[in-house]
Amino acid sequence: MSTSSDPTVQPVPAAVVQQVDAADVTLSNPKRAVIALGSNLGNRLETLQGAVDALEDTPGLRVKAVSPVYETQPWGVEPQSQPTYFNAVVLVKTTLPPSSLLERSHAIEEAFQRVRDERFGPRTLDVDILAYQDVRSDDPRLTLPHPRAHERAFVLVPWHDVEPGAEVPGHGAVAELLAAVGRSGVVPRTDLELRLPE
Ligand code: PH2
Ligand code: MG
Ligand code: MG
Repeated sequence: MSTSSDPTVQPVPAAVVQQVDAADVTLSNPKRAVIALGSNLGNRLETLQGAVDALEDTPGLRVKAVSPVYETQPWGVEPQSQPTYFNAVVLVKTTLPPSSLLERSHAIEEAFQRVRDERFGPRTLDVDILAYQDVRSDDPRLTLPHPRAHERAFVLVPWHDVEPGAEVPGHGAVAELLAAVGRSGVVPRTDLELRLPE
């Protein structure tokens, strides 16, 4: 029974109420994701900041924390064959599923003229999803957690800064993985800083 004395107020059918509630639960239940940023071509700091801002500009995504900036030795290539990287890690909350977050990450890379010609080639911008909640997936398009995150100091050092208690799903605590890998080749650039968007 309606308690309203206003004859223009119509009762809302139960099915509609339920749909609205379901959408509300989705929007108020964002998932936690950890994203690595890397750049070793062009204005590396400006590019990393552009990536942070572009992530924040994504509908359904908020940037919660940004790590310090590290200057790192290129991993996986001949020493001195490439410029050093700037690396950082950001924590986000998002209502996007992993596949949409990946699509958005690739779009942001493309906005910074990322070219993919060789594996481990130098790049203006790399946006890698390190982890999405505690999801584990061996989907070749998006392996979760990132298959090499647990062994790379340039990922573990900034990840530990923003989330000291984090676990790499299936591999253990970031703090312990970092202790095993060490910090060699990963130098803090305390003179530089990424801004957390307002
Ligand atoms: N990314 C790579 C390969 N090598 N080395 C460093 N230091 N930082 C990176 O982000 C990086 C790398 C492939 O994505
Ligand atoms: Mg990468
Ligand atoms: Mg990548």
